Amino acid sequence: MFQTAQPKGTIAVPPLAVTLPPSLSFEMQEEVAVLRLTRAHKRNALDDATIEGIAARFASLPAEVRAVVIHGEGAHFCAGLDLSAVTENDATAGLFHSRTWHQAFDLIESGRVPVIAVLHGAVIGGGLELAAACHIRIAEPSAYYALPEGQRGLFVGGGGSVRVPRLIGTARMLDMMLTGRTYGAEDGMVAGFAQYLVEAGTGLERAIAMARHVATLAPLSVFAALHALPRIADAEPRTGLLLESLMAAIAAADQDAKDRLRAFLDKRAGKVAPP
Ligand code: 1HE
Repeated sequence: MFQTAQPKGTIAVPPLAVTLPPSLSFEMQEEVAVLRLTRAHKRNALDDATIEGIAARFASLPAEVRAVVIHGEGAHFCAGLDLSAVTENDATAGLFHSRTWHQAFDLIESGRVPVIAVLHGAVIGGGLELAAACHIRIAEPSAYYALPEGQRGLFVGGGGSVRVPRLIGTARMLDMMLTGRTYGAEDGMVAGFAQYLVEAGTGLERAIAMARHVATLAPLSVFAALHALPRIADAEPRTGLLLESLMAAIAAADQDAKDRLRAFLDKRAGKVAPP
């Protein structure tokens, strides 16, 4: 699962073995893959087939993929859980249903490659949970965030109670669930839903450009950011500091780091520019 992409031209890439439901499409532009929610007529609401498709896709990404962008077709990113699918669920079915979401979104968050979500229109309920499982969120001005679970008699079940408070804090999430408060793109950016707010219609392009940049990073730096950083942030500080030292030593000892440091010292690498 954590193997790095093969150097170009050395190994023939096997054909994709994953069959996606009609609610998803997957295309590759060299090392960057775009996973699209293609159920715009239902506002990209997430039914079981879509969740299974997301899980299958992230469980076996082609080896050459080094970053993924998730995008929603139509006017909305995602209207959350497909409400028509859960009306007959009893508690047991609901429990296992929620666990399938956890598995799918864990594969995004704890996978091999950085995942960038492009947010526009509704980012609601399970749609927000999907966005929260991604590593970077780029919002367009149309994006708005809501957790209508309270209104629907539900609770989040796709990892939202773990991931959303990390973005915006428990107090804001609790307020959204109890009062139905929504956040627009600008106040949502301030609250922490997204790291970027870009001009209308430019989110996908920006995300692909960002993904291309991320694809050029040293695999161990990416691994450290995706896997070590979140665990260190959650750890007891002394354990965190030890993990940090271990990760730093391993990354710096890699030939890739040595080559990049040498390139800077030889004035062959770019300087850090102000924002
Ligand atoms: C849906 C869904 C859905 C749309 N499940 N079918 N999520 C929500 O509570 C959000 C519910 N949806 C909405 O509030 C609105 O649909 C939107 C604000 C997102 C978009 O409004 P609009 O006017 O553009 O579209 P629409 O006419 O409401 O919807 C178009 C169609 O999509 C319509 O179906 P149609 O057969 O009548 O054409 C809608 O029924 C359908 N649709 N959203 C099913 N969510 C793991 S736990 C997670 C818990 C949750 O995510 S709770 C939050 C659920």
